[in-house]
Amino acid sequence: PAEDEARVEEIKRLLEDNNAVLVAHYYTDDAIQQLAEETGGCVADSLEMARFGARHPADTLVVAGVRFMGETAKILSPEKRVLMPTLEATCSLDVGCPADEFAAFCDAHPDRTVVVYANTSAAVKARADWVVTSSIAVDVIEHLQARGEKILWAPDKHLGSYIQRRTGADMLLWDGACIVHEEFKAKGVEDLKGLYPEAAVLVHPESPEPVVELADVTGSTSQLIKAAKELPQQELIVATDRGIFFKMQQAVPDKTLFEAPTAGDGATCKSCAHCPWMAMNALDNLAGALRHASGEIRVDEALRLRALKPLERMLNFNA
Ligand code: CIZ
Ligand code: SF4
Repeated sequence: PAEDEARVEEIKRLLEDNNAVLVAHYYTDDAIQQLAEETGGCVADSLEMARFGARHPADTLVVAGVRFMGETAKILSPEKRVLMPTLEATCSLDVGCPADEFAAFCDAHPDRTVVVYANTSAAVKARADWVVTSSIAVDVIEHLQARGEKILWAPDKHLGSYIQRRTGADMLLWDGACIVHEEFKAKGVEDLKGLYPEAAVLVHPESPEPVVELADVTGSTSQLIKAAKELPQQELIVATDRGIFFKMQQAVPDKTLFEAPTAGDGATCKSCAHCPWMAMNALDNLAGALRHASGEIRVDEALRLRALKPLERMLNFNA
């Protein structure tokens, strides 16, 4: 619509005027991902978003995603201004892992190396030995396991148990879950496979084990996009937030992509998987954040320095 076009032009102007760059997650709306691409920003998973933001010379990073992604950007780039379209966009993993309860859990298990998923608050990261994203989690845990370390893992229990099954590492798991991926149903995926028997199944490991068991490929968002290109199959059933279809379809324009069902009683996608917090990022509030310099992320300096250490370990880790 014409309104959106005007908004897009305004945002492009504001980005230039503010020497700002837009960094967007794969799960944000198509219009935002497209804008990030057109303006020299990036569309990526949270690890690549963090790396891109830290390297980029802009004074201001506009992070379209959820709160922990803005915080991570600020922790890595304290000299930059970090703005988000809304500060209300959180994540069920972050919400489900309050820093005080998490610290008590760690204190009760002092013999374990604390590894947390990137989807956590700065305060939880500050208590950790390592931060990982799903792109790098298996490699880091294998590395720690080889050193004989026992792991305390938080917050996503599905991702944690997936890594445990892959590596055989001794992992104590926090009881958290992603409200989006948790909804995928093995029965629905099986029914869809029944209709398209040739299709490959691609699954993000935040999904429940019965769904992961049906996967031809299990991996992070970036890994799933890569797999979509490499797999010989022409039809792909994809169990992750539907936002990923923007970049995945670009990567494989000739393949047919199906959203994995979130209902177990049929093969069609009745209530497609889309993160309500990612969906809060829109052209309007993005323009507003730039216009009024609102939605600024601030992280207490002492906390920032503590959270930086486990983050740097991740960024410096080479499998
Ligand atoms: O589910 C998420 O929030 C993901 C996949 C984050 C990430 O690491 O990109
Ligand atoms: Fe959190 Fe899940 Fe939303 Fe990702 S998709 S931000 S893990 S609630």
